[in-house]
Amino acid sequence: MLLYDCSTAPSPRRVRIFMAEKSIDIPVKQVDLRNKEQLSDEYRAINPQCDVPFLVLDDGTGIGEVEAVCRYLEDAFPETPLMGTTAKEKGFISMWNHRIEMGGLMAIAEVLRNSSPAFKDRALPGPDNRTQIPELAERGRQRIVDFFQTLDTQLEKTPYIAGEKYSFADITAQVTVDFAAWIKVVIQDSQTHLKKWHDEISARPSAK
Ligand SMILES: N[C@@H](CCC(=O)N[C@@H](CS)C(=O)NCC(=O)O)C(=O)O
Repeated sequence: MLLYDCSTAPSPRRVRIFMAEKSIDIPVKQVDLRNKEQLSDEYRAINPQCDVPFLVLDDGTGIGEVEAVCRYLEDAFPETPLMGTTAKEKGFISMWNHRIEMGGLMAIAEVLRNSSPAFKDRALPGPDNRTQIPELAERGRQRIVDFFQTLDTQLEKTPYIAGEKYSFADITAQVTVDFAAWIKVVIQDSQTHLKKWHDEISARPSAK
């Protein structure tokens, strides 16, 4: 197996945390996003979606998309389940993970990719260039500010995002909160539940 990664990017960080929590050790190859290696002919031939993470199995099968990569790893390495063991847990974790991807990660990406000169004509990841839309950056900022409050409200009810146990949903939320700092959105003093959870999650060895 080989995982294509970029040590500075938030999406593959989710997979790295997931692997650390499950003590999975597989070979990793860095893709230099800063210098657009993801768009090179060589990488395109490996992953036509031109993004990371991307997992290539021993039989040559390629799996992209964080959720799909983690789904594969969860089944291939069942010890320390992070995606739930009962139908209820699995559904709840999956629901929260999807909400955090849409309301959190996508909102931050909307801001960064539609405002930073570094992403000029690269407003969306993928093989095709896309023009920036400044209004999306504005909307994204409001969305992520609101979403921090959603997380705080949820964490008032349960110690972890999807209940009593640490899960994949916490990993996605952790990466979201840390990624938001890139656009200077931080936990508010009033968001005490989110702050307590984030302090605890950040102290886990996998956070490194
Ligand atoms: N849908 C993908 C998104 C992954 C993604 O956005 N990866 C970024 C790094 S965080 C990337 O590869 N960007 C390449 C680019 O900007 O061209 C997933 O969830 O795996």
